[in-house]
Amino acid sequence: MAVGGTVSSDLLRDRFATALSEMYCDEVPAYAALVQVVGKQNVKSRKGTFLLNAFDEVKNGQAYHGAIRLGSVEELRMMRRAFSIMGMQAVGYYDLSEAGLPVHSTAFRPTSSKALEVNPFRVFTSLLRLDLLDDVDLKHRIELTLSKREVFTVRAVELIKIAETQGEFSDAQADEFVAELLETFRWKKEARVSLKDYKLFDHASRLVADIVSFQGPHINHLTVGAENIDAAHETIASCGVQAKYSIEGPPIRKCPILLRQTAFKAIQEPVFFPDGAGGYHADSHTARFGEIEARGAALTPKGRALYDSLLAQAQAINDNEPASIKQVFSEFPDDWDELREKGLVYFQYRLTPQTAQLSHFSSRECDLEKLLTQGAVEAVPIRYEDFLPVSAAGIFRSNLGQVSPVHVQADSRKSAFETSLGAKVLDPFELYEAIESASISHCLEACMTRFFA
Ligand code: OOG
Ligand code: NI
Repeated sequence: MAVGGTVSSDLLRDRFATALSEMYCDEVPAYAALVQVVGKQNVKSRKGTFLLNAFDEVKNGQAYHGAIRLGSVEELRMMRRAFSIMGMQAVGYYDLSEAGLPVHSTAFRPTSSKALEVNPFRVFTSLLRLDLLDDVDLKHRIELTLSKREVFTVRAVELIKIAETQGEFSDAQADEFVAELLETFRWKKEARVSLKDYKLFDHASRLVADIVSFQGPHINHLTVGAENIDAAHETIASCGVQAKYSIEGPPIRKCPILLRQTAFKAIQEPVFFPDGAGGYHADSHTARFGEIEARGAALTPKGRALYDSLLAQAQAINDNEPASIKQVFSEFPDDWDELREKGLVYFQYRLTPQTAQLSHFSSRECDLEKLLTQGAVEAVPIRYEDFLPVSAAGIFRSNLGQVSPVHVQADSRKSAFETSLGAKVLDPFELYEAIESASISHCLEACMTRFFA
């Protein structure tokens, strides 16, 4: 569906997300089974719109997010350029060293309401941090291994440059770009390193082995959207895989907030390590999985502070006791009006059919709260588009098995990450805030126009 002969960045992202979902379904049949099962449940439990961006229209089979782990600055920079062509910018900084993991991350995602509506597909992208590894020999071995790795095809890089200089792709170029970029995300069972090196990396951290040993940053999971994640969680076992113990994120509520997610544990897959004499050693690797998510409303900094403090309280009581977690979270208001009045959630304001009666108002009534009371404007919670800061670490942990603790540095390395990325990461709060305030201005302008008309 090329418009004027070219494919917009939003439609390019949509094509890519669809192609990636298809590829991952072929690669990991348990994920394909999960998509099927959750898709059937979604049809049964369709609830109707309560959030912006057509949350009720969970597209069957369409992945909501994926995740990759990159080894070097060069890989991250080229990835940023590739995502940028698909209208995805780096949003948010996640310091996984807080969870004892030698990576830090961002989410590449669309940022405008319009783009999110076309397809909100986002990719959680992590970069290996060699500075967190103590063993100097190991670091050199990793650097040497990664310095010879080329994760993008020659044609993919050419097409990235073409898009950067010429603008939107033609229909044929778009298809070619998607096919070429897909190669970077594809699973290749022939490792690049010997079994001995793999074990060395694995000993340092399962994550290091996953990042360094292979031909590229294979997609490590995709996530399908669920209308009823509690029901979906129960059906994971029917896909022939083991479900994670619980659903991460806030407990079940009337007014969903942030994100709830669960997954099946990573599967064990055959891998072949070059033996240096033209042959291979067969062994296995455990990294790839499938996930389910249900998104709620985006929290303001005030809402997030409350969430974080309740989470800390809940964890202090008992890590895995759902009853006590629910009890602690009962302090978080669970009513949209209250959440709005207390400034805990971001809202988008829009005109209602009653707006036509605005001509009877006086200029003093062109005030947001008055318009809301009159029913001329309605407030719709804005969907959360990012990731759970704590849960992201949880995902790494439960899917990679035991991770050996790495030396944790207290300082957050956001600016170092930005230097690696070659760009600033956007602040998610600012993006939600911009959507909210643009919607308020729009409503007030419409009111004024009618008053003076
Ligand atoms: C990424 C984990 C983060 C999520 O859903 O929290 C993530 C990874 O395992 O590489 O996708
Ligand atoms: Ni995930």
